Amino acid sequence: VGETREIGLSVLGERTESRGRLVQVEKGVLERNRQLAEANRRRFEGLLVLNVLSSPGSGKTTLLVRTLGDLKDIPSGVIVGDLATDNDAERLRAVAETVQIQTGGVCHLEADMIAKAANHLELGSLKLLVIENVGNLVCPAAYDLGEDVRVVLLSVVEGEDKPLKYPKIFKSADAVILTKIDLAEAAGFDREAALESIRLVNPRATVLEVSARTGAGLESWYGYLGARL
Ligand SMILES: Nc1nc2c(ncn2[C@@H]2O[C@H](COP(=O)(O)OP(=O)(O)OP(=O)(O)O)[C@@H](O)[C@H]2O)c(=O)[nH]1
Ligand SMILES: [Mg+2]
Ligand SMILES: [Zn+2]
Repeated sequence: VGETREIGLSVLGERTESRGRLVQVEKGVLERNRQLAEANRRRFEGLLVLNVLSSPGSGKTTLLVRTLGDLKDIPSGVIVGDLATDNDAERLRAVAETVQIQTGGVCHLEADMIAKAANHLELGSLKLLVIENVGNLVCPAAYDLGEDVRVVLLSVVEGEDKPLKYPKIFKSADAVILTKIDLAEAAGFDREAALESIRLVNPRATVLEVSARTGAGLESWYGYLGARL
């Protein structure tokens, strides 16, 4: 909903004096989201909540299916947002209780969507709640969902400079996961350049390198989660 309104007013803003109002509406939307995110955070106390973000196709669902399948002993729930289709929800349902949010065109998840989706989960019986955000490196960064840990994925085929081009989302990450490292050689992936890009925008982020296909690096990722559970 926020998205439609922002875009509508942006267009208007070019031609009328409503530019100032646009900024105000945006601020209002984000402030309201921040409050709802805090309410989610209180409600989710005792649960480890992950907000998983990346561009489309970086490997969020694949990594999560593998992770939750390998960590079967940890009671987990998933909330997955997609613009359309329930393809990802179907894949995730095989390994954990999953609630799908079809955003109907909105290109990110917001805290109130999470609050509603969480009504369909038995929160009291869970230890881990994973939120797979809509594939998008831009606006999901602005929306706190009430997560404890923000995980941003970057696959080796996307370009080593993505953290520099989309700094906001990488800056907000607690962990950055380089994915599909089984393809690194074929893609001519420059590992040092990618690590340097991440370091430049976010020196504090934990960086992990994994392949959900071969399993490489997954032990470190599970260790990262285990230390926070
Ligand atoms: N070689 C290789 N391919 C992978 C790996 N992880 C994911 N893929 C492939 O990458 C494609 C996209 O993976 P998804 O897991 O659907 O990516 P996603 O980030 O969930 O995509 P959206 O939800 O659409 O944003 C699929 O064809 C996967 O099989 C990996 O570690 N290695
Ligand atoms: Mg997905
Ligand atoms: Zn958006």
